Amino acid sequence: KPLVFSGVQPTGNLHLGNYLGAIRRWVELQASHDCIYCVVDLHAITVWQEPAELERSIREVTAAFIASGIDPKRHIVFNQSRVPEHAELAWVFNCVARMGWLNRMTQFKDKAGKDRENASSGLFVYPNLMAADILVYRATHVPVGEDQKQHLELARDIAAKFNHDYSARIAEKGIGVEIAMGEEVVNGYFPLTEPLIEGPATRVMSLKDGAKKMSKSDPSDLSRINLTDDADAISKKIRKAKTDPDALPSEVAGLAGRPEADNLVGIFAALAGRTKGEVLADFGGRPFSEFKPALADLAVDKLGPIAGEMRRILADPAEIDAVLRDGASRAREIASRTMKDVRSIVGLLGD
Ligand code: AQP
Repeated sequence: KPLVFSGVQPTGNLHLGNYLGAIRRWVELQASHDCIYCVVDLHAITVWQEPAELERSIREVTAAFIASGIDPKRHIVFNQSRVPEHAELAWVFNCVARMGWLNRMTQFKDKAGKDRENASSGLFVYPNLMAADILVYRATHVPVGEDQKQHLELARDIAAKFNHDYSARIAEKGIGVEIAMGEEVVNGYFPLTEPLIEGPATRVMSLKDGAKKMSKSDPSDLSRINLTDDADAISKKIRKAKTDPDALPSEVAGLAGRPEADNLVGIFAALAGRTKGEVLADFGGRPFSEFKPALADLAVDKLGPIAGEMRRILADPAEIDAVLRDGASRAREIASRTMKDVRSIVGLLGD
């Protein structure tokens, strides 16, 4: 049965890119799939986090999930560190993944910057933990933004190498399933996960620089719309967003070479549930001074209720903690079965 897994890091400043690129899509998938949505706190500490701030952020991301429409009763919502099997499987994957594979990860290069010697070793092996997050549930589909594509390819490489290296043992134990590898069907243990990178906003860009993705860690708060921003802040940020001096084009092709215009039209389309072409059919030929207020109204209309609901949920931290505890115990039932199999496949003497 198809199973969806995805996660968000509790690193503060949850923004429109996280919402449009990931969380909103997660809400839709609940109707057709069993879903596991995780606040990935072990990933967050690959860079320094103030402990009290981290606790606050874990609750805030959980509140954002619920306020956006994720149902923690029908699906599973929890924080990663409560299910130790994630870290345990990640260790096995540290021993499966090759240094050369990790050396090619562009996110590590971006995040470590020039001072690579001083980056945590956790930041380097982060993609192995991400593969474990997904595969400890043997999830088949992972809805993410475009920036995670490379990490998901690595998760497939890890699954394929594990299946290959341990193929005899998996067959001997009789716990394999049929896994399609291109044309070929092999007997393996881990599925080759499919990324779901879909919709008009898989890569929302910074409001201040159309060449950079909207990011939690951008030092300029004007670069992003936070899910907790009020109407005034949203309007101000859109008013101040970088644009070029030309009017909007009438067709999508006219957005080529105009990254800021393309980004704002993409945000409008995603929030309105329309295509960029439909948005340009309405706004083509009009200046940004007319488009921006319409975009601000739309953003306030769509995000305002989520921010309000988040505030209401955050007023009762004990209730959030209860959701996470319950989700973790249900997640752990699945994860512990996988780890039992993995120990027996690898030859780690256990029960
Ligand atoms: N700009 C974006 N556009 C579309 N999707 C995005 N995502 C992140 N930024 C954008 C998607 O949101 C999900 C959760 O991301 P994350 O919190 O796990 O990690 P991240 O990609 O590291 O987020 P940030 O905002 O960019 O944080 P920093 O600044 O710390 O690097 C993922 O599905 C991601 O694709």
